[in-house]
Amino acid sequence: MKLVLTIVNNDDSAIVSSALTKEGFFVTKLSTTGGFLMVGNTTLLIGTEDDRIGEIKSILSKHCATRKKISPTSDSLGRGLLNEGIAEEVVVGGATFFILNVEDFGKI
Ligand code: 2BA
Repeated sequence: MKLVLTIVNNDDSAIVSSALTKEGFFVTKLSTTGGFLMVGNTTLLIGTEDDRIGEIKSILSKHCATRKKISPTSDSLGRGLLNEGIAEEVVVGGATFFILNVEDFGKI
C-alpha cells in the first residue's frame, strides 16, 4: 500500500478530488500554504494499492495541467481604474507528488 501526497492549485482541487473519488479512490483534502509564495494551495492525501499509482498520476496530469494566466502585478495595487497594462503572465497549475510506503493501514 502507498500514500500519495500531492500538492495542487486551489482552482484544480475540486475537480481533481471528484475525478479521484469517481474512480473509487479515498481522498483527504487539506488546506495548505506554499512556503515560497505564501499562497494557499491544496494537499491531497490518497491511500491506495501499489498497482493504482499510475491511474492517480493520469488523473493528476489530466486535471492539473500547467497553464498561463494573466495576473496583476504588485505595481498595480491601489491604481484602480488606471490599472491598464500592469499585468504579467504567470504559470499556474501543475501537481507536485510524493509517494510513500505505508507500513500499516486500518480503520477502527
Ligand atoms: P512548484 O514547484 O510547482 O510547487 C508548488 C507548491 O508545491 C509549492 O508552493 C509547495 O507548496 C509545494 N512543493 C513543491 N515542491 C515541494 C517540496 N520539495 N517539498 C514540499 N513542498 C513542495 P510554493 O512553495 O509557494 O512554491 C511556488 C513555486 O515557486 C514553485 O512551484 C516553484 O516554481 C517556486 N519555488 C518554490 N520554492 C522555491 C525556491 N526555494 N527557489 C526558487 N523557486 C522556488
